[in-house]
Amino acid sequence: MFELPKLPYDYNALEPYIDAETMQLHHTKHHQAYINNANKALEGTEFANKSVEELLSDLSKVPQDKRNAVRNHGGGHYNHSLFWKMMKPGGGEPSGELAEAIKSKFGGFDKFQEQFSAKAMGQFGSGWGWLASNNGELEILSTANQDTPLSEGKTPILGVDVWEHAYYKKFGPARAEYIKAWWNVVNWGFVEELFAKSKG
Ligand code: MN3
Repeated sequence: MFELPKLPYDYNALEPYIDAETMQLHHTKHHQAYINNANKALEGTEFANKSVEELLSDLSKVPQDKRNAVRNHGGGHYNHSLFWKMMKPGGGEPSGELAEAIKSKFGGFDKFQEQFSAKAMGQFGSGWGWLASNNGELEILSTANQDTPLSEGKTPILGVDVWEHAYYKKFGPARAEYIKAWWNVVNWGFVEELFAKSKG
């Protein structure tokens, strides 16, 4: 059974970029709802004790009548669990091997930010913008709804939630303004950790 993870900071810690009320609702209502629905779908089955990573890594192993619930609600639980850790007050820029990899793949940090933001902006409707590691090779992609790069065999290392619930209260329909603000709270240390692990 899945449980709501504690945030590694206070709800107001990402102000003024992400407002406290949005953080609180996003964590206690939206994330909790994904958990409740995933648990309800898997309760009493052999899949209830598996990790969400294992389930999402190979959705074809999940019985067909549970697959959508795992994909949507399990995906929501997994994506949000990562998202909270991918942010922290302070922000900054990547360093070390990740900085090198970004430079060689995208031609520099600014160009990477432009391409990532454009991909997240271009996601029609609800979904996520991602930087993923495909066996160490960096890739920018977006997914619809709560789909995760993990189900495509890629390791998500940075993600931005572009569902309206992530920004509407503060930014209204201005998704671009939200993404611009979000760059100020990226937890690059965690992203670097995920990148290193993805290379085995
Ligand atoms: Mn969300």
